[in-house]
Amino acid sequence: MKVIILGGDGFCGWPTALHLSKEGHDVTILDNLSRRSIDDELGTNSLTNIPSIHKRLSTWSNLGNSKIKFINIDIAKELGNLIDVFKEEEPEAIIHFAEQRAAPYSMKSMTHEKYTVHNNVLGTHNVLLAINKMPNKKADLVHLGTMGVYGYDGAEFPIPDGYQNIYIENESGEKIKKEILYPANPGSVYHMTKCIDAQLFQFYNKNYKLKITDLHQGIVWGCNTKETLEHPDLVNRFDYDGDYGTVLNRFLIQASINYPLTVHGTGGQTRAFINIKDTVKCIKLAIENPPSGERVRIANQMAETFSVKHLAERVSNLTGAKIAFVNNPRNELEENELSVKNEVLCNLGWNPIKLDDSGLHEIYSYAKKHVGNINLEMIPATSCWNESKMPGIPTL
Ligand code: NAD
Ligand code: USQ
Repeated sequence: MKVIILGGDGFCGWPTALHLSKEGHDVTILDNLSRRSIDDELGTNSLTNIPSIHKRLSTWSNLGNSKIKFINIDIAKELGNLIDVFKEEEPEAIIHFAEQRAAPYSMKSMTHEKYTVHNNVLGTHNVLLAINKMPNKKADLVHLGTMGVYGYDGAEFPIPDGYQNIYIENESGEKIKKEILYPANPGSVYHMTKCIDAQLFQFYNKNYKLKITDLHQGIVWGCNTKETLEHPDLVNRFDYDGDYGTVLNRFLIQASINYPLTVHGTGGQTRAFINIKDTVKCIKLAIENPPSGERVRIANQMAETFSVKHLAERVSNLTGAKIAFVNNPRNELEENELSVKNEVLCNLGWNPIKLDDSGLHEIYSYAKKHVGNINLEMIPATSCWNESKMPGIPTL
C-alpha cells in the first residue's frame, strides 16, 4: 500500500515509517523538521544521538530495505505544495503525526499557545483540504489524537471509543436516545487542538465522506522497536526534558542518574499508557483495516492505566531512586480515577503489551548507556499553567 506519513521524523512517526516499510508498504515521509528546531529553541536534545533524516533514510536503504522518500514541507503553511504532493503520490493512506505535541510547551507563553493552535489546527485542516482535492480515490486518513481529549475528571464508567449514547428528555417526558462525541474536556492548549481536530473530522466525514480514523493515544513509553535497533543510525528520539519528556520515560531516565523522580503534587493523577512497540502495531492495523466511512472511526489507543505515584513507586522499587513530590505546575485534578475501553483496536487483533519489570528495566538500562547526553538543567518542568503555579523542581 502507498502510505504518506506526516511527521515521520518524530518519536512515533519514525518507528512507524520503518515498521510499515519493513512490512512491505511504500512509504513517503513529509516533515518540516520543526521538532528538531524546537530542541534548538529550548536548548535541549534527544537522549539518543539521532542523525539527520537523510542519514537515517540512506542507512535504511543501504541495509537492503525499500527506499523511503522524504519531502520537507510545512503542512500548516504550504497548502499548495501539500495538494500537489497528494495528487502526485496518490497515497492510499495518510498517517498524520505532524503536530506540536507537548502540553507544557503549548502553555509556556502566548507565543507558544498561538504557535500550537496555528500549527495543529491549520495543519490538520490543510490535510483534509488536500485529501479532498485528490482527483481519483481519496486517501484514508489515520490521525493521532490523544486520550486527553476526554479530560481527567474521574468519570465513574469506562470511557468509550469516542462515541457516547445519551438520553435527553423531551417535553412529553419521553427519553430520546442520541449518540454524541464523548464530551471534550481538554487540560492544555495542546489537548484543546486535538478536540478541534475531532470536530474538523466530523464535518469532513459528514460532508465529503472522507474516511477518517482518529486514534486517541495514551502516553507513549519506551524508545526503540525491532526496526530502529537494526542500526545505530536508525535509533529513535528519546525526550527527557521538562516539556517533551513524558512521565514514565522521564522517571526511568531520572533514575538512571539518581535524580529524584519528579512526581507532580500527590501523584494521584491517573493516565493511560501504551508502549511504542504497540503504537506501530496499532497504526498498521488501522491502515490495513480501513473504516467503512459512514462515520469517523475513533479508537482509544492505550493499553492500561496507572497513577503517576504508582509508576514512581515501580521505578523506585526497581532502581532504588528516591521520589520527590514537587509542586504541580499544571492545572489538573490531584487525584482521578480512569478506566478506558479499547475495543476497536482489540477487535482488529491488537493484543496490548502490559507494563512489567522487564520492560521497565530495558528502558532503564538503555537510559544508563546514554547518561552522558543528559543536560541536568533541562530536567525540571518549568512551564506553568498560570502565574500562581510554581515549577516542579526537586531539592537535589
Ligand atoms: P514528535 O514531536 O516527536 O513528532 C511530530 C513530528 O511532526 C516531528 O517530526 C515534527 O517535526 C513534525 N511536524 C510538526 N508540525 C509539523 C508541520 N506543521 N509540518 C510538517 N511536520 C510537522 O511527536 P510524537 O511524540 O511523535 O507524536 C506524534 C503524534 O502522536 C502527535 O500528534 C501527538 O499528539 C500524538 N501523541 C503522542 C503521544 C506521545 O506520548 N508521544 C501520545 C499520544 C498522542
Ligand atoms: N508528570 C509528573 N512528573 C513529571 C512529568 C509529568 O508527575 O515529571 C505528570 C503530569 O503532571 C501529568 C502526567 O504526569 O499528570 C502526564 O504527563 P505527561 O507529560 O507524561 O503527559 P501529557 O502532558 O498528558 O502528554 C503526553 C504527550 C502528548 C499526548 C498525551 C497523551 O506529550 O502528546 O497527547 O501524553 S494523554 O496524556 O493520554 O492525553
